Amino acid sequence: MTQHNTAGAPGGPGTTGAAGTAGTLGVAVIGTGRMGADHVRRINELISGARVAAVVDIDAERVKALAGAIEGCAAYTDPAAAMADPAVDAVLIASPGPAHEAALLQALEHDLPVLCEKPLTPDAASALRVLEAEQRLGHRRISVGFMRRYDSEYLRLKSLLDAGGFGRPLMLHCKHRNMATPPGFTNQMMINDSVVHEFDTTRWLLGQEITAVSVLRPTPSSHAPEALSDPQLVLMETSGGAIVDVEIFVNCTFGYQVRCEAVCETGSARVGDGHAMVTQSAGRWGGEITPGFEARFEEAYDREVQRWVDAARRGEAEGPSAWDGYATAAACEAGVRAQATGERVLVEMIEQPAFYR
Ligand code: ISE
Repeated sequence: MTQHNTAGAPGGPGTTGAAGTAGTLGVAVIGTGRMGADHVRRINELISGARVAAVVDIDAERVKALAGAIEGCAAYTDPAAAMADPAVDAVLIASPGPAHEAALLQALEHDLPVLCEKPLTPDAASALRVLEAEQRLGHRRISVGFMRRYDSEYLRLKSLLDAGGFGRPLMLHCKHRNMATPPGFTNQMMINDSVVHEFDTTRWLLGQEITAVSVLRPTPSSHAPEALSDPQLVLMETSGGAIVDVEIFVNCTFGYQVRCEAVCETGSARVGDGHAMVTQSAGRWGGEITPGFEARFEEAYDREVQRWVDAARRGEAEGPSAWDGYATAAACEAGVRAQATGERVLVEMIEQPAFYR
């Protein structure tokens, strides 16, 4: 299905067909579920230098309604058709992970800049195929949406660790809690969709690769859906000899929390306590816990998308690369095996190609 609404497109005649020029970037948002719809709103209302030129979803009624509310936005059910639309200069992929590989390969065929929500792809072999296609193209086009790298608290932690004042990081203690999971959320998704963020932040904060993963599973919470072993404790070992533990608890019921404490040789630093405002009243003190990732990482998402758009308009790629997507996919694969077998699983990766260094 294709429904065009060409009337008064703001990018209209001024829109350039390619990134790297000064015109408004026409973005096709593929997948308009929870995250995709949030990105549509963001680009439409907040981001400068870009507009939503197309929305794509298998739900034809949904995209029709979304596109109808945005001037000059076309609706598609087929990503390839959207990418062939001359108004589309760049692609934001927010569909479920298993659909990413096909969309990424098509975007590379069209030589379009891509911001792909995590995971890049759900396994290392498919991520490798994407890496190979981008290398064949000869320049970087893919950015992966690891938004924590744009969060001001994480950025401060990264600067502190890089400055080295506390000595070498020895351990990271991480907590990753969601209030509740949507229907169909599986144990594997606790690794591929949730802990994938800690795999990325660990690699980024420490500048090291993850070498082995183990998973421990306590007796599940009585609030966990039947098929889910929730919470779990994920342990990572890194190439520099650090140990990272992650409590992943996706039906904690009380709020969305993402915390990380780095323990170094002569000091420790912790982010994610959510102490933006502390209230005191009636003999008690307290604050608020954000309900979900959209609110907790709102500024990070805004920064991530604006930086991606700015880079795309200069003809460049920004932020976490397809290599980062591949490395986390390899760690996830080990994590899923460790979860299923109870064993410590080594992460298997290719050597980093010069293209991504
Ligand atoms: C979700 O897809 C995300 O990316 C969130 O950041 C994470 O906290 C959540 O567990 C995932 O399901």
